[in-house]
Amino acid sequence: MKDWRGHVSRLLWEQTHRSPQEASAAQWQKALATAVLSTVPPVEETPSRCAAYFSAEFLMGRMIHANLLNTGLLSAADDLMADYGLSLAQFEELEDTALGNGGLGRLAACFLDSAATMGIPLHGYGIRYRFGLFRQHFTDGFQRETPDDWLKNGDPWSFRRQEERVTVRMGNLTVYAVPYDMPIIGYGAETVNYLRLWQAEPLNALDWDKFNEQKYDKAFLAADEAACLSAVLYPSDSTDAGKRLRLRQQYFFCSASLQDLLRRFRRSGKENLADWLTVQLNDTHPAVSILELIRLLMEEEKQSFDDALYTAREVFAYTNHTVLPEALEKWDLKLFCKCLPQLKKILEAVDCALVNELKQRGVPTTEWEKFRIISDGQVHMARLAVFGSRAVNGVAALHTKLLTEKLMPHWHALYPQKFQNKTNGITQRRWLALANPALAKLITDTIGGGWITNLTELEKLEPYANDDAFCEAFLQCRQQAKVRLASYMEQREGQTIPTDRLFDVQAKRLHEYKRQLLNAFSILDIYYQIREGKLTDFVPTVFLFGAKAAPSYKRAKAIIKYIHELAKMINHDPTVSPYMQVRFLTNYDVSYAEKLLPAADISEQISTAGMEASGTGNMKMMLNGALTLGTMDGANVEIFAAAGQENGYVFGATVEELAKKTDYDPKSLYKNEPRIRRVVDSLIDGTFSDGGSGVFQELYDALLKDASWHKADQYYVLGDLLDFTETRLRANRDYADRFGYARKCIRNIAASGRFSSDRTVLEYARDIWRLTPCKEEK
Ligand code: 26V
Repeated sequence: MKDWRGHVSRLLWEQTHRSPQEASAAQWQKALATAVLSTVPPVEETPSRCAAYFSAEFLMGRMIHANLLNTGLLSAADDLMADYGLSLAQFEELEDTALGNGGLGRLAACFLDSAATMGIPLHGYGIRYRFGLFRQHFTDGFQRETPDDWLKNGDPWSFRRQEERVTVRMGNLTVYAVPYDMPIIGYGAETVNYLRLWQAEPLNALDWDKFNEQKYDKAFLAADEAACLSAVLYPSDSTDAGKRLRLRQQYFFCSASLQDLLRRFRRSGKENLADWLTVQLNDTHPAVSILELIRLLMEEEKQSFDDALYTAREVFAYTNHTVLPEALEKWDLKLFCKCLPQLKKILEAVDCALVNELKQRGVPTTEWEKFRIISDGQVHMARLAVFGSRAVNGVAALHTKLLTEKLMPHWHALYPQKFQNKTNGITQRRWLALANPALAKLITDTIGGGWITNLTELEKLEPYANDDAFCEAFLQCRQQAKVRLASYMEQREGQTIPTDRLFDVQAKRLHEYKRQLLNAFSILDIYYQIREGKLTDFVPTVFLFGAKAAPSYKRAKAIIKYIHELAKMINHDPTVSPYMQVRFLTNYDVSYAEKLLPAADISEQISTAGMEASGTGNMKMMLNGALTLGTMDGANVEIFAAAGQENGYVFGATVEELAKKTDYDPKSLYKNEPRIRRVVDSLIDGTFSDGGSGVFQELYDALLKDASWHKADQYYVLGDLLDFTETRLRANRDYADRFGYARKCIRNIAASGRFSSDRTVLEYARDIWRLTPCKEEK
């Protein structure tokens, strides 16, 4: 280890000509990255079988701490830096790698960590966006966005592989796809996989003739068009954004990835592609791969269409991440064919093959239209993905049930064996070992360190729920996490929070169905009750929000403004602010989550039942001992089942109840319930100001007025409001009994073993990828 330290110091000098004291965080990171990467084994070049995870998003966060942990060099690096009066906390000023929007992208990152740790050859394929998810700030409570220049200090974890570039053609635009490989180091560093991200580059960096003619603006046009392809991550969870460019982005990375995999396959000596490879499609964003693989097999391998289609249907597997119809990807057929003319014939032939199969299986003609990939002048990507895949999976038990019974019952009837459930998970290395060092140490001191690679070991904590000394130690860890968050907030935003309070946390993308507005209304209702002296035993609480809204999503942005107005009023009211504070964190990202989630006492998971496919933030907070306050939705159902309903707080209408409420009338609730009326009226009665923008009136109308295309209060905010407030007040009262509350927290931790992404990837490997973990015993 002494050698390793000398090695790092030498690297620092060679790379920067700076002394350790003078070197910046970025320079330290580069030296440590070089040293870490030099210790790990190479990627296995010719595996007998492997899987590829195709995803438009990989939300990796910061890699330095995770890679040091997984290589066993964390404390050596810490000691080394301490010698120079520095610490690993220094790296908190570095940029996150935020090439994803939220849960879907973070799931991909957790899967990569787990697969490498479990010895599963799973490789990631995606886009190396020049700019990741926008950075958020607020002016007068309104969200503003700026570009995320994540590469400004370099990217020491990736290697450019110029020699492995491929060309991708889209109509009359042809570009190079240049791969950047990030080694993915499993815990213990026995297995190293890769994440290969493609960067678009022009065939010619500039048009020399135009340049010589002094037409400088024209000289760079083609180069700019190419660079534009991989320039920005779409910040929208919605389908209406940036049509043509987004389709081109998808095709760009799918074509490049498939060309790359076919090249590797030819080197493997295997006969059939499906014997060597499974491609997991992370939602429909990479579903165009199905058509592209058929094209490549026909053009490069001279296969017949039928053979190529057969192969594709054996190679691909599709994960669905939402049942909301408005979130399912569809492309205008004309746009699709114009952008990707080389796929037109193949698309039509696949749609035709589908019809033949329907015919063969005796599906009545009247039913065909809802299966057709091409229908109503649109290309339905989820239909293509289901038809073109060997397996289709949902991401939590309830979600899979809704997928097969409500969203795709006709597909399920056709191919019942294709459908499976794979409940999501999270990596405990990042979300406990790194994010909550005090709790991680307490757990290891108590039951040993086996949980790091086998999270079900946490079951051994169950008996300690009744051990007062352990409860006390747990409460101290929670307190440390709060102090840590408070000082991190101070550092990031220049203001802090009191730490002697209950922390109530809702952190996730801003969406109407996630119901941040329900949370806000309930806070306002409690505020009024405290002011009126009706709530005398309320345990002082800090309500924390972290959320980004898609820049084009007006209502989501209006909700952010509303929460800011609410915070301003409550935090400045001297009679109430000792009991409640409301904070909206700025620029919530993976690094912020690592500080915030361990500090939560209550985990808000309050989506309208049936709408949150799984959720993964819920798992992160459970693992750190927060109690879930939530609806029977997504993975919450499994969280409550694992921990016991008595160790959490369930509220709200269930999926079945909502299905029966066809005559739901928010207006009569508004009329008959003064508490509901009072909070809804705050949108329009001058309690709060939207700066004259009219966005609060818009929110009001969405709650109470039927619009022609959908009903009022579609997310059942008013319907669940009173039940939600009663339930959260019950949690608040329970919290007063510190040990009683701690016991519930500990039971949650003990029951969280199932929610490791290690378990999830092992299930994918066994049931879909047909891979057995090849962990070498040393
Ligand atoms: C997109 C849209 C766009 C239109 C408006 C409604 C809406 C709702 C959701 C989405 C996101 C679709 C894909 C997605 O990100 N799903 C998330 O995937 C996570 C990982 O499986 C899962 O935990 C989240 O519950 C799910 O929302």
